[in-house]
Amino acid sequence: MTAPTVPLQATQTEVLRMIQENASLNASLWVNIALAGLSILLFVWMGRRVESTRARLIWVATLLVPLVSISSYAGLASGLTVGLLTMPAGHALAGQEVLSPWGRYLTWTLSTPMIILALGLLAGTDRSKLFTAITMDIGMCVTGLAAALITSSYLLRWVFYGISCAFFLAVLYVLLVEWPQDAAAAGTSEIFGTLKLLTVVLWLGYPILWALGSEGFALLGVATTSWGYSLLDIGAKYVFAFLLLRWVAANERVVETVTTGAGVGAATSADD
Ligand code: RET
Repeated sequence: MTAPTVPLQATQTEVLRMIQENASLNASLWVNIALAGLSILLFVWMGRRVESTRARLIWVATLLVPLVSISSYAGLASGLTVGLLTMPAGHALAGQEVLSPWGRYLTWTLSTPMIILALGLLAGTDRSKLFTAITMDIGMCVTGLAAALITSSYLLRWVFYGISCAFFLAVLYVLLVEWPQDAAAAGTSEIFGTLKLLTVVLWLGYPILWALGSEGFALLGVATTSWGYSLLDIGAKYVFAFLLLRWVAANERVVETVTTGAGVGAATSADD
């Protein structure tokens, strides 16, 4: 007989106590709440003079990244979106209750499409490629959430991990192969290249951390894993968004003349 499953709601107070008793884990969450708050204020200020429709769309998409992040980290720090999961046989911590910050994976479903949308608009891509990249990205996050939440079978956790990686490969293909060509035609190659590199390198860190962390092979503890995600988030969200918004604010004319569809109506870069 397997142990009865404890409803998530019943464990909320206990989970909050466990988070607060782990100073390092707690700090990894609150650091991001503070940084997301500062980023929101900074980005609102940076976008205050952005007027054209396309540049404003990029700006709002980018601003949504720290907005989702502050809500996400508040959910984690309050214990609302952290569960206590009993790991299945085969897992390094089989039979033990492990803190699972499932809210992270859930909110990535909202934040990462905003990053993809901003990058796609910057590259001047067409709707079908944008749709592909965004839906593949959502697929990656939802199946990643499933991999984290499954407690019935160790194998199935990794099956979902594999499915999530397959979705991720599609996202990487668009970022590394399709959009650089579109960005070259749109005259946004330089900034797109920088943001693409930052995104690809940091995003690769997430599945590696998941595999090494408490939900995968459990080589890292809960607090170390949480710090890993928090540090990756700082680069992939706030640094990324800052670089993008700074460029958009200074190159609004270029953004506005970008025509969707590779090779159609290529604009010249104001950076030249
Ligand atoms: C998981 C585990 C399953 C396999 C893969 C993953 C990839 C996650 C990524 C997350 C990026 C998150 C960002 C959040 C910003 O708000 C779900 C860890 C491939 C790439 C950038």
